[in-house]
Amino acid sequence: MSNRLNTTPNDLRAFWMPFTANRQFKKEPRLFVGAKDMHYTTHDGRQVLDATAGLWCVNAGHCRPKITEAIREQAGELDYAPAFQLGHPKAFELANRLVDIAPEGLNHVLYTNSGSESVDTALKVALAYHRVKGNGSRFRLIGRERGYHGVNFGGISVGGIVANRKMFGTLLTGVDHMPHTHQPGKNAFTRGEPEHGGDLATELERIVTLHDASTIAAVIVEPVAGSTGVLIPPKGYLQKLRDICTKHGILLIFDEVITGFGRMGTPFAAQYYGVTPDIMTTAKGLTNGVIPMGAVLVSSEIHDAFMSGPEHMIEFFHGYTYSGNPIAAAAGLATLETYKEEGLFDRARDMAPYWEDGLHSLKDLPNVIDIRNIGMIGAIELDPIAGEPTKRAFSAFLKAYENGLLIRTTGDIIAMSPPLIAEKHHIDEIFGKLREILKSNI
Ligand code: PXG
Repeated sequence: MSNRLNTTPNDLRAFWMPFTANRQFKKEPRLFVGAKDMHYTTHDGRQVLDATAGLWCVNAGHCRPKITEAIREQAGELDYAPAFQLGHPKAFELANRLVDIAPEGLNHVLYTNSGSESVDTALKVALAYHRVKGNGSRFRLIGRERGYHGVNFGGISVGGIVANRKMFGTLLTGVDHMPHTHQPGKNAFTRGEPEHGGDLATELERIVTLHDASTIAAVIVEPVAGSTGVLIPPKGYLQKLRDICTKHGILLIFDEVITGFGRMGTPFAAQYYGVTPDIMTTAKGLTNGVIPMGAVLVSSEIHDAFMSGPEHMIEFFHGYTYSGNPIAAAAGLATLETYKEEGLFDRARDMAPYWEDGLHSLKDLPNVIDIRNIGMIGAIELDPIAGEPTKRAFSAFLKAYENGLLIRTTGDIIAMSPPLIAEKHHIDEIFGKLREILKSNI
């Protein structure tokens, strides 16, 4: 007898879905079969308004013609080019366009296929940089509690989400964590940057004192922590981290996988906060989520440190089969052109106050214990049902889906980040629907 699962076309068992309650999902599946601009079409033919840009990635909206066409054309012209010791024009062109919109000084690009790979690439660059500079004793990496840096071993080691770490042994050694900055007791219902908690950055000084700066390679943070439930940095916090890192010769890595490509109303969060890291990780919005691709931007100082030794030698032993893949590069170029032509980063900046007002109008609803926002990001924290954490927010997710609205939940927090093409009426619809859902007995 065959040991295969029954593979009739509609059998859902073979695909072990990521970050999903598989058994529950497969009893009552939710499938998308189409998408256009602000909406998905479900398998049962309903329109669902996308308040999350897919998974924080479809910043220009769905199935945008320029991006679709670029992919189609590239697939027919040059499908794949080896990434090592060979190249193709669009990978270089895209790197230049990325540097154009990056913070001053981040002049070089390494390609990856995802945010997780961007993070692991960035950590490796940091370690190798110190080593080529003759500072091989700088091997420690510092992350932050509640940080999310993808799911690869480097990322979960510096990350601070317990459920993502606890199953996987000892992880990377030599990692320490700063405290997270969430202080709901002091900052609940703050619009934009919280007043309290900027001094938490000095915890980094304590960690430096404990381990000695000469053992620390890099600090990695999300400028705005997304996946853990939208934790917005308190006033002055990121600048303080920057100052401490500079003082001690520690590299600062901003994980901009979520905050990149206009989410904050600027190309990157670094520009929003006026704080420039040494390394920046990106993915998601780089190709509008359409084709897997990430990019790590590094300073000239870091790049140039590797450019010594004989010229025929490989300078950095790292890279992927698909680094700078032609179709991904074509998608990336068309995505950046779409952002530019439609002024989507400025549009996000201009729409952010309307978004903020809509979000905070839900303050009076039952079980809402905090609302926070920055740029085109918003979160509503719900009081967990006693003994059943996550259930209240997940019920809201299911109700929203039934009512034609896509939101994300993490713990008992609803997180939202609509495509940057959202019109005011879309924002009204999002908060109108959420009001009804939160008013009902969830
Ligand atoms: N860094 C950050 C800051 C992220 O948010 C990653 C790295 C990893 O990216 P990849 O491409 O490997 O998934 C992420 C990913 C959510 C959600 O609902 C967030 C992410 C992924 C999936 C869901 O908050 N962030």
